[in-house]
Amino acid sequence: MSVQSISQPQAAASSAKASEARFALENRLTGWQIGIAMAALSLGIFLGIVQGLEHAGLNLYTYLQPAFKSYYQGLTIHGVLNALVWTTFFITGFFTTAITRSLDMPISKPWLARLGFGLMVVGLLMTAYPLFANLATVLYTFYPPLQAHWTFYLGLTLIVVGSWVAGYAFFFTYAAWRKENKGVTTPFIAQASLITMAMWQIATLGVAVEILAMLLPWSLGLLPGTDALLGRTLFWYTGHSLVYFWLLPAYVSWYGMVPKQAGGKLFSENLARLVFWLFLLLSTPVGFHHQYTDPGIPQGWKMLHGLFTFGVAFPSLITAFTVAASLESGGRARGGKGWFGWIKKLPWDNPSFTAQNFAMILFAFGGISGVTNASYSLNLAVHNTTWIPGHFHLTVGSATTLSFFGIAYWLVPKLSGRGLFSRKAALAQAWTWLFGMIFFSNGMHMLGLHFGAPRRTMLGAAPYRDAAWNPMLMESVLGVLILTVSAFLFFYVIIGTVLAGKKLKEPVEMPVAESMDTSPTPAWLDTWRGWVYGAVALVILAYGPMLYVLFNEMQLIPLPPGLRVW
Ligand code: HAS
Repeated sequence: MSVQSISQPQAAASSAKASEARFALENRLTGWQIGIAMAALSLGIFLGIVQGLEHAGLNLYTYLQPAFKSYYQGLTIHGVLNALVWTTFFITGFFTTAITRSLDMPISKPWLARLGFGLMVVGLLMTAYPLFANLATVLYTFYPPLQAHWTFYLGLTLIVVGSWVAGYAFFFTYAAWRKENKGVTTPFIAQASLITMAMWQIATLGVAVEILAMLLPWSLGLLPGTDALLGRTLFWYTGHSLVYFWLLPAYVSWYGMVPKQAGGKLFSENLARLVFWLFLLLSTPVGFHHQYTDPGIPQGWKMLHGLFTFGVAFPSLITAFTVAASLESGGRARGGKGWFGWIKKLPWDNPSFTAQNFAMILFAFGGISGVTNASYSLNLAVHNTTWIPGHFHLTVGSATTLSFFGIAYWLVPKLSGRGLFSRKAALAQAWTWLFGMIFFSNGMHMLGLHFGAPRRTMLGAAPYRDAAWNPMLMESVLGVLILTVSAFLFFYVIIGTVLAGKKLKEPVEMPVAESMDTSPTPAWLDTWRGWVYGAVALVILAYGPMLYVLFNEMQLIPLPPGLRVW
């Protein structure tokens, strides 16, 4: 063996290590963010299991006293931890790595990134206190006139503000990169992640106004009462764009990373950029589709938001075709032939790929139920039934969560410098999540559609519960049991990796897909101004007049004495 052939790999390894050392802060921050996210998820999932069993008539809350006082306290903690904490912490952590590696530039203002993280942690602790003390059993939507302890509202505000500040750290880094790279097209992963963070800043204005102008002063006794319709409207201004904040990081990976993991190329990077810009435009002006049944919002506004909702499904349809074409390129590059033979050749032995592919497949069905929800007349049949949890467990519970698991299967080895503890267990985790979610969500969808079984309800104790519900309840409970095994496998793999994974000789690289279409990126796909103005204009058009009326007609109705429903 020549001296050169020994020294080349060594040189590559030491340069990879040196490059890793430049990102020490980013690694630490990502590690903390996703660590906290996973800790929150573990408790959130545990409470989900307890809820699922309650639906089958086994009320474990009787044994969980005094830690958890009621089904509804558990449901609130489940929703807040899974939907708000797991997602927000994981996303900021993932983006800290994705943006800086994609730009090949460490965060330019580290103090800002640290501040953002600090605010999120303080916010989380502040939110946790009233949740666990049973002072904020108001569900994750915290609709007034349910009133939580003021620390709940302030804590949530700090989590959101912390994520804004983390976003500013990303934007400043991008500005520094742009200064050094005039005329260079922004790398796709960085651009898509930055667009997601920009959308988040626009999207969270609604809930910021709701909390700071209404709920917080009201809970502190500074306002005499609250206006439920205005509160719900401001909540859903944020509430639906929030779902795209959960989805788009998965899309960053499906477009920018998974094709590489599949051994192929991204079908068209330019089309992918367009998809993210469309999400910036259309994610926010859609909130009234959550309020189709609310009196006080005129039908015309509901129709406009309904149309925009079909509009925002369009970039997901593009995604379905583009990502499938990218996967096909991978399957064919690996020797796949014929119409479907390429599917068999995909790297099904790679848990990171498999988990994310199953997330896509589940999302295809979640998308169908989403479009069903958006149709006004169909929505009247399914609104506030268990159909809706069926829908969102396929979306945030699968497209997002299972994709994040898949991302964790390369990110945790990258951060810890240790190989995945058990590939087999990780693969089993992906398969069990797929089947668990199929059973759970099918049961929930059918129960809502056929029997109108209500959501957010302690079904096991409901006097109107019918024996005809049992087969579907049992199907969903079977799903819960399989998901329990899946969750256990996930934490087994992650904790095992961190504590006992085999030390890696070289750092894991972030997967970055090349584009099949090598035509240059047109300037309008790498320019912010027009898209941001467009997004703000659509928000003003879709919300301005109605918010003006609602604020003008606002009636601060005092809480009836003694109203506390938990
Ligand atoms: Fe939704 C309610 C409409 C997407 C989450 N949604 C909810 C709630 C949540 C939620 C949490 O219009 C309940 C909120 C609450 O507590 O009240 N939703 C939609 C529509 C879409 C949609 C039209 N939702 C999401 C996503 C979520 C999410 C994403 C989280 C991440 N949703 C509604 C409506 C309601 C609602 C109403 C109110 C219901 C009510 O009455 O209360 C669309 O954006 C969906 C578009 C998606 C597609 C699917 C594209 C498929 C893809 C996969 C392709 C597969 C591949 C695999 C490539 C059109 C991209 C290939 C495989 C190989 C092996 C090769």
